[in-house]
Amino acid sequence: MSQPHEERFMQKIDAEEKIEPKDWMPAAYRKNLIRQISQHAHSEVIGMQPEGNWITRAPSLRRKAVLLAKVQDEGGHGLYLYSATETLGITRDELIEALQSGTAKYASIFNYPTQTWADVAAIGWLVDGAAICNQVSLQRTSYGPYSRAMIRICKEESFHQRQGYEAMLAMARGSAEQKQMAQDALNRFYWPALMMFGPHDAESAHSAQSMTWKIKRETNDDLRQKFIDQTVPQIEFLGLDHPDPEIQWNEERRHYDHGEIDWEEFYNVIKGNGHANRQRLSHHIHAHEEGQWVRDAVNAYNKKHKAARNKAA
Ligand code: FAQ
Repeated sequence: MSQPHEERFMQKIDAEEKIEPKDWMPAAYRKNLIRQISQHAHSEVIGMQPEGNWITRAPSLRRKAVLLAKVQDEGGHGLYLYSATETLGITRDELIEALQSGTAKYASIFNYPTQTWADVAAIGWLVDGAAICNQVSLQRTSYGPYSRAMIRICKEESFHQRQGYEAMLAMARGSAEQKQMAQDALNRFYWPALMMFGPHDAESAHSAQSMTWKIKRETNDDLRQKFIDQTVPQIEFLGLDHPDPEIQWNEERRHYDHGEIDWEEFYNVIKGNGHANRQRLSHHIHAHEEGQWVRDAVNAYNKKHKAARNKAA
């Protein structure tokens, strides 16, 4: 027979009430949340690298200002999400250690290189587009701090998606070479963007439990289908070719049928063998070490002021 606190917990979940940091929660709920939210935070922070790579090479001052703001927003998203994870009783140091040692994952997409300016546009359009698809649904997640972070993040991600699509449109309507760059970026980023939603539902280790606890509100395959459906008219409007030769409207399902993802590639990337996995982590470790003096200065300042406050009290 389940315990009263477990019953109360499930009643709250069923009634769409949020679970807050000081509420009782099953240990496995806490563990699963720490895993998902921290991996989400790591994705935002590691996700700054592929686009950050282009800040000094943006084609105009306007594009550079927009890109700088966008990359900075992603860092901010990481910080909200780390804070949300910390409310579950884990420290920032432990989270960073898990990322840097490879124990914790981050989104597979960020292990693909950004070879041309059109890749930056494709990331805004497709990667932020896929991220929003998922995050809109996560605004209704059952854990209060995660849900509130998602509401704020979604507002910024929609701007990111639009700026990416607008940059893609400029390329697609530009010279023949620019249009070709746009097509090439679409071809390379389309399939990895679909992989962002995770394995098929039948293969997804966490989905069933996460759906019961309303940590996740829609399954990997349902969200992926939503993204596939919304992307078809966007590709048409750009005047580009769809990278999936099997894409076809299915009147009965009222969804697009599509080709299969290369799952071998997906598992290879999440195991650490993607094009840029090693580079992404070593860059993070280097930047973290370089920032040690900032953390030392903040800690020294806090210590000094705490001592002064205690003396005054
Ligand atoms: N990459 O059982 P499931 C962004 C792992 S934010 C790497 O289905 P789950 C913003 C999964 O962790 C993008 N690993 O897992 C931006 C698990 O391994 P584990 C990030 C993946 O959690 C834009 C295993 O496979 N968004 O892009 C991936 O129920 C531009 C089994 O999978 C979020 O994190 C993957 N794609 O469902 C920033 C959203 N997929 O942990 C900069 C929140 C699966 O047991 C520039 N997260 N795995 O070792 C989620 O919604 C879920 O965690 C899923 C995966 C849907 C990602």
